[in-house]
Amino acid sequence: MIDVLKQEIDQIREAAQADLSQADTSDACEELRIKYLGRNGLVTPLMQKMKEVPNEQKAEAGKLLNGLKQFVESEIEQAGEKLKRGEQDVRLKQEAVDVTLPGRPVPLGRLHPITQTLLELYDIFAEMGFQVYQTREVETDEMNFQMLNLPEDHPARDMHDTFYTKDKGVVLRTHTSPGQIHLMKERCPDPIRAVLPGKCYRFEQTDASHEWMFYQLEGIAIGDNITLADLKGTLNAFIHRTFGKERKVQFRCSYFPFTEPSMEVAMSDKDGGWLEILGSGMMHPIVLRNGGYDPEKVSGFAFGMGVERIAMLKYGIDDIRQFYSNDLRFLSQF
Ligand code: FA5
Repeated sequence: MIDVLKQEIDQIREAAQADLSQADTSDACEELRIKYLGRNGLVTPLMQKMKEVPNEQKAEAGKLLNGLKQFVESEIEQAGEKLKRGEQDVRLKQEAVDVTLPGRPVPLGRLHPITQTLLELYDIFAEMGFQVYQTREVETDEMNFQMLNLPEDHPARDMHDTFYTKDKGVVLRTHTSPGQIHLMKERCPDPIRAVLPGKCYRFEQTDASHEWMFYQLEGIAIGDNITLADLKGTLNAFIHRTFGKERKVQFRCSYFPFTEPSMEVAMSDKDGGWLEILGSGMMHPIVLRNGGYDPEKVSGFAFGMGVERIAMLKYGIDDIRQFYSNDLRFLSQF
């Protein structure tokens, strides 16, 4: 009886060795473990056969059987572990991240250069006590012109090529000055110091320094005894803060129906020419009165600057049309 068992044990041992030499993955090893040692495995029926072995041979048979079991178990385990390590190495290599690779840049949005310029201007004027006041882009003819001392037949209206709307008497504002009237009506009789930013529209032929849509920043100050010296001092402070003290500035006589006297400011550009950046003056008594103030008691100054022109001089841009052509090569430089 024991001889038959011995023979079977040897056969199973050889079969297991042959199978193991073929197994090339850790999964295949696991299958072999089940094939030999599982509940229905090849080794299990031999255990049943122990019952039939005569008592005096049981000790020897038990030893042989245990030997087989341990042999198969440890061989499969060792082979499986070795294969597993190899597979892990391969996986680690495949999944490896090369931390020395340069990162991919994430495209970042940014503020438009005109927005940036406006924010800088707000800061400068805030330091001089000016608040920011937002007003409307669509105005009545009355606000855009008449209240500013530009009656219907006034020749100075020709300087503003106006976009009219289908609604009679409603226009796209040609400048930020009508905001002066809104603000005065709201604040009268209190003193005022404010800047009014916003888009303006003019039905103009565009060129290097003219757009049909552009930004202005209006400034207004009303109070006791405000003089032309205050206006000049304010404008000088703004110019020095924005461009430094070296840049050449021209204050020239000018004419606006809503200021008297009036002056405009031009700055030297990088080609040695002059670029007009703003119009300004002492508020006309008629305009003060239209806003509710008594011109006998208070005085005021006002100015309106072209924000694109400021940005052009600041950054050395020679064509205003670049701001709104949406060319990222231009915009991403700011
Ligand atoms: C005015 O618009 C007056 N409202 C300014 C003012 C306000 C005077 C308060 C007195 C008191 P003017 O049309 O000159 O003025 O325009 C003022 C500035 O806006 C110009 O100096 C220029 O910098 C800018 N500007 C005018 N038209 C255009 C345009 N088509 N494109 C770009 N900038 C312009």
